[in-house]
Amino acid sequence: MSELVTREQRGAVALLTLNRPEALNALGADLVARLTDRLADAGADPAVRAVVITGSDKAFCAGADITEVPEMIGAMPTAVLPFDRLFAILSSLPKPTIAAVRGLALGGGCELVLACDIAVAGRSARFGVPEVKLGVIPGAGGTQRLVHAVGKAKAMRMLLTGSPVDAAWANAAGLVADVVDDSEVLNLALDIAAQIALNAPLAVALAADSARTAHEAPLHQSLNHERRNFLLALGTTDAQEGIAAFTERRTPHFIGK
Ligand code: CO8
Repeated sequence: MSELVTREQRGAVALLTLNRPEALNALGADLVARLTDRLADAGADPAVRAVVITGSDKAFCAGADITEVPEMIGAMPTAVLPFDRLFAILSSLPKPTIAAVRGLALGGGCELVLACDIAVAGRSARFGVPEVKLGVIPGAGGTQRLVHAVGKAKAMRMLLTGSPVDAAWANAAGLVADVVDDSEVLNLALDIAAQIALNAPLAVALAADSARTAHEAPLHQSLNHERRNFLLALGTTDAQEGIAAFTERRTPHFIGK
């Protein structure tokens, strides 16, 4: 059986590719487990400074494997735990995550995109949360993260119609950071990841941690959280190195401490 999620190391970047194209990378139990393992490995690997997740030409991911849903419904609530583990690890990974999307990102696939720190799209990308067409609703953060990403009106349009939106719409709405030709989307994601990898790892992690929690608490609490992370970053050896390198007009050498 071919690998359901492949991993390649590109410099300091781990590239994870969903590899079930015959089912449009639907999130079957095996794929969910493999992606969770891959993310855990990448998160713990000191050689990895950023993670790019991509799919195949026709689909980033068409969502939960619908053929497995009837069995899941019969085994609730525990059946959903593997999804919870996947999205918990993805959304709290100590390395930045970038989704490189070509083709369809539907249901759980759109939720994967929303749980990444950054998303970039090829012109073929289509984003949708069609769960209501199946009589269910998004259950992996989609109703919450979509509102945060694109605002209530646009999120409601997507959630209540179930109709997909194209890459240009997603870009204008703030769901993705950039849209490029499909042939360029992976290079763009890898380039962003490589730029991140040049920066001080702890500062990157603390900045991502602050931004990820931006919507989880009232502003005054989030500002306190940012201040705590700011003081932690200021106390690192890398902060001294970064400032010294700027003064001495040289490239900093960061050690992640
Ligand atoms: N699950 C399983 N198989 C899928 C899925 C999926 N989500 N999507 C596509 N496939 C399979 C198709 O069955 C087909 O397989 P086969 O060749 O064996 O017949 C193959 O992928 C190719 O798909 P199509 O032939 O359908 O390709 P088209 O280009 O004609 O259509 C579509 C593409 C429009 C994307 C169509 O495949 C489709 O509508 N797919 C379903 C998309 C969807 O509704 N996704 C949301 C799923 S629900 C979800 O993610 C959250 C559910 C939470 C459940 C909680 C349970 C407790």
